[in-house]
Amino acid sequence: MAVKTTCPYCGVGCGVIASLDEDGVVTVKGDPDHPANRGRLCSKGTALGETVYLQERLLYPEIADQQVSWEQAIATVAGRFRDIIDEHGPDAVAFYVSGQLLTEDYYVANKLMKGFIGSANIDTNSRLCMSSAVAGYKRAFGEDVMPCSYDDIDRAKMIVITGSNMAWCHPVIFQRIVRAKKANPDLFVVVIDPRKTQTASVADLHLALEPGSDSVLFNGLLAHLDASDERNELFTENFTLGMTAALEAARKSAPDVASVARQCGLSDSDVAEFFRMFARTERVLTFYSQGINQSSSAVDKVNSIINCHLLTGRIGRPGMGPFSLTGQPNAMGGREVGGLANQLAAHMELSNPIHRERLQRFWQSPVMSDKDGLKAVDLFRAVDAGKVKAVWIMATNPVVSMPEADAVKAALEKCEFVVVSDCVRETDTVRLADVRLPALTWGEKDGTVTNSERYISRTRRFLPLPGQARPDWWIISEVARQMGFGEQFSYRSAHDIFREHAALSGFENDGERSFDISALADISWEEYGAFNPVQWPVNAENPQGKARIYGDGRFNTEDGKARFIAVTPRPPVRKPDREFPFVLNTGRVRDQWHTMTRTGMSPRLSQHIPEPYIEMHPEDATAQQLNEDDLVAVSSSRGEIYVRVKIGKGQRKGSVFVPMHWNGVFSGKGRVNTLVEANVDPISGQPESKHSVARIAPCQPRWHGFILTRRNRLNLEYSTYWTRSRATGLWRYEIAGRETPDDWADRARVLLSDENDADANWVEFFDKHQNHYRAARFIGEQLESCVFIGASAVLPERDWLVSLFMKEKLEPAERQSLLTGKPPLDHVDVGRIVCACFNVGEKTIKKAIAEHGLKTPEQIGELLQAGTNCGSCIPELREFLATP
Ligand SMILES: Nc1nc2c(c(=O)[nH]1)N[C@H]1C(S)=C(S)[C@@H](COP(=O)(O)OP(=O)(O)OC[C@H]3O[C@@H](n4cnc5c(=O)[nH]c(N)nc54)[C@H](O)[C@@H]3O)O[C@H]1N2
Ligand SMILES: Nc1nc2c(c(=O)[nH]1)N[C@H]1C(S)=C(S)[C@@H](COP(=O)(O)OP(=O)(O)OC[C@H]3O[C@@H](n4cnc5c(=O)[nH]c(N)nc54)[C@H](O)[C@@H]3O)O[C@H]1N2
Ligand code: SF4
Ligand SMILES: [Mo]
Repeated sequence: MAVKTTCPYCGVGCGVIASLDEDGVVTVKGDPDHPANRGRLCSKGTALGETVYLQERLLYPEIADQQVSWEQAIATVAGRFRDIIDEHGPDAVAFYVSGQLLTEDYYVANKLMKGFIGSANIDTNSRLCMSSAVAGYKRAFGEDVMPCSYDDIDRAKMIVITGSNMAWCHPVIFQRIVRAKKANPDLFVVVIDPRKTQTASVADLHLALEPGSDSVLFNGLLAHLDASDERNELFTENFTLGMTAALEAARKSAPDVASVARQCGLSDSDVAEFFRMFARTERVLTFYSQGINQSSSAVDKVNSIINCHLLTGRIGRPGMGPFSLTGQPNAMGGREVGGLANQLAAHMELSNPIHRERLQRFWQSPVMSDKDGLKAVDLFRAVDAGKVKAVWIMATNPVVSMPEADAVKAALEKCEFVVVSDCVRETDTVRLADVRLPALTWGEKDGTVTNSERYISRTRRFLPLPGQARPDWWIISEVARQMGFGEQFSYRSAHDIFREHAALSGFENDGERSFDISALADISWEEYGAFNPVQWPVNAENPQGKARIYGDGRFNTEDGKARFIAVTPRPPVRKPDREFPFVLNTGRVRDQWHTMTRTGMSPRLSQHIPEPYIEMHPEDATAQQLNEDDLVAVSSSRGEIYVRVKIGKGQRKGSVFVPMHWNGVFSGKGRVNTLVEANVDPISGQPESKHSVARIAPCQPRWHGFILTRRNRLNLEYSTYWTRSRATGLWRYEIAGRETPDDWADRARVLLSDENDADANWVEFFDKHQNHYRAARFIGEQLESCVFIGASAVLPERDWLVSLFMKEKLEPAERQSLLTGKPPLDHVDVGRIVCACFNVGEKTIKKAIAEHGLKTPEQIGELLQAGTNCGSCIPELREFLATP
């Protein structure tokens, strides 16, 4: 049966139609009726079917590694929390939750902590993601409201994209911009990012600014708009306050084009063009994401952007506005329920006594927290200091994703009581839990999420429920009940919770808060089942939702006026120096999601970029005598990781980029957050994840190798470097080491021996002189593992070897060629997979370009299908076309 649900990845919030057939095969396609994507999906959404797989799931509650009953688990969690609260007070416990919880889960977690335990020590991974955007909107508008819609893309005349690699991170929005530009070649697109990313491929102007200098640029723009009389007087006079001070600060820090260009490391002409185009285009839409938010002066950066929209009155009308892209599927829902440590539910404020009293009355709660809780970085520091003695982590993996990740790990190791709710049995964080609680996940859960443009959509179940896993809201409610709050947590379904959440949003609201979905408060079970996406607010005034907010100039501040914020730009906390000469930038790649617990299971998604890497400018690489694919140690004041070198002209000189995804389950030492210092924005508490400083040194292993095996965990402690990635039916391990074992054959047997040893037969080749070792292990006629070790990194290509694992039995010719690593002559090698949707490899594409004289991505698509589904490989196809 086909079920309409929402993609569990990014904040675009695409609707998908998912079905499970009789053989247990899941098919996923885009929902043509969903307003966010109208049938389109990116590579990650398309591959969802491959990730619904139970092998690595956490399926039963566990205490101290032993399976227990739910009764025992709930009693233990509630009992330990209760004891610690009784002895040390409510602030001695904490929850750390996630924008990947559904709104209903999130609502219940927040209610339990703030209204019943009586502490605000609940923070979320959105602290690392959206908290600066939230603070910026609140300062400017009086409420955390994103005023625009994706539809504005089609109506804009100019689109500014700053600090966002949307080609990889919000691909369906990016493709919409690509199409808008095709339909209207005059649409002027500016991409602002120190790196030249795939997103820059759509840009008319790419400003590769000095990292961290955005507020100088936007202050310069503000001053320029004012100087060139682009001020919307009607708007600024009636609807805003604070303009004079903001202009003064802008003029002081960024007086003219030359000064901006110098401070931002740009050319005068590029800056002038950006300013000129912005000044003369009424319909400007400005997108921003982590390149802005993850900074120690992020909130100011956000306001420097919003200031420009306020000065020109470009807000709340079609085709314009400051558009903060949300990252996670339910980052927005988390904001609605007040999941951050400094907020209350339904966009109310912790610092406001009227709000606190109102919420306490609505919840009928015994206590209400009355001061801000600890923000993520401080929360884990408090765990480390023993002030927080029990922590419950849900749907996030802080040992990988928090800055100073090793300190977070050490804090959790020390902590008296760590509870983790996750759907996966082994993550860096789950490993450290005293109690593990098995959560249902995508495909199994019911509830709602809110996307970047405020669309509330349903997530629906279409899979059977595995083991004893339960919905997060159920787990939290059971603990609440056991703690003595049964009456207020007697929910029977996500539907019950949604109704309460909707009712609260309208409770004594009277237009004070824009977040109002009170028209949904009485939604019936059937209506919740059939719920179609709707964009909040959804109230008496806007029963069908609302696309744009603030078009009437009425903001959510007490006096109804928006605020300009005077911004004095501050540089990032750490500057490169002799010891750490590189600026370390971190972020995402196209086909991986965060800490890889889902995407890392997909063969298709794992092939685009199978190993952790550091990208650096060619001249920096030359100066360090580094070549493509060399292994390097990257270190900071906090730690060290091993990754491969990628050389890319897209990097600024002096800046390097490392993806955030690799972790202790997929690599030996690839967790980049062990390097990132926890320097936070003073207002939002969001860490500066885009700007650390680091040094790079060659790793110089004495041997290199790879292992292809059906086995999913190998003990590779002896290797200096290892990483694993998924291929169809097997795992691929890339390894390298400084210490050479005495006997490779011996080592291989220790590594690969298992209960099938009696049936295993080995084929081996060893050249001790050259330090070459090659082996294949068969179980019966089937290839089970192979090992290739050499003195240099030049080893056989993996693709053909991988394909041999698909075979029941190897042909004699294949068996013979196996240890040479070279396919028999008639074999076609497709190369690295570039189009993940149709599995088309680099070699196939390059060959087709050469043989058929292809000139455009469309022609490649016609011939090979590559690029015709999600389109996110099109920039790469263009690169192949450009470099014959
Ligand atoms: N494939 C994929 N997509 C995802 C995710 C994923 O894990 N994988 N995660 C989702 C989540 S939760 C989020 S938050 C979003 C994040 O989406 P994005 O914010 O688009 O992604 P990032 O790669 O973190 O960083 C964006 C860009 O900021 C740039 N940047 C660094 N420093 C500066 C600076 O000083 N100024 C400017 N202007 N730019 C700078 C970086 O070079 C990078 O290209 O992606 C979502 N989508
Ligand atoms: N250096 C650096 N660090 C960063 C960033 C960066 O750009 N650079 N970006 C930051 C940002 S923006 C973000 S959003 C974070 C993301 O970082 P995390 O939130 O730590 O990453 P995920 O891998 O998404 O973790 C989600 C966890 O929840 C589990 N899970 C999935 N579904 C469910 C469910 O329904 N219930 C429960 N209980 N568990 C579930 C998954 O198995 C996984 O273990 O990383 C941040 N860290
Ligand atoms: S853009 Fe891709 S990852 Fe994001 S919601 Fe849509 S299909 Fe999912
Ligand atoms: Mo995020």
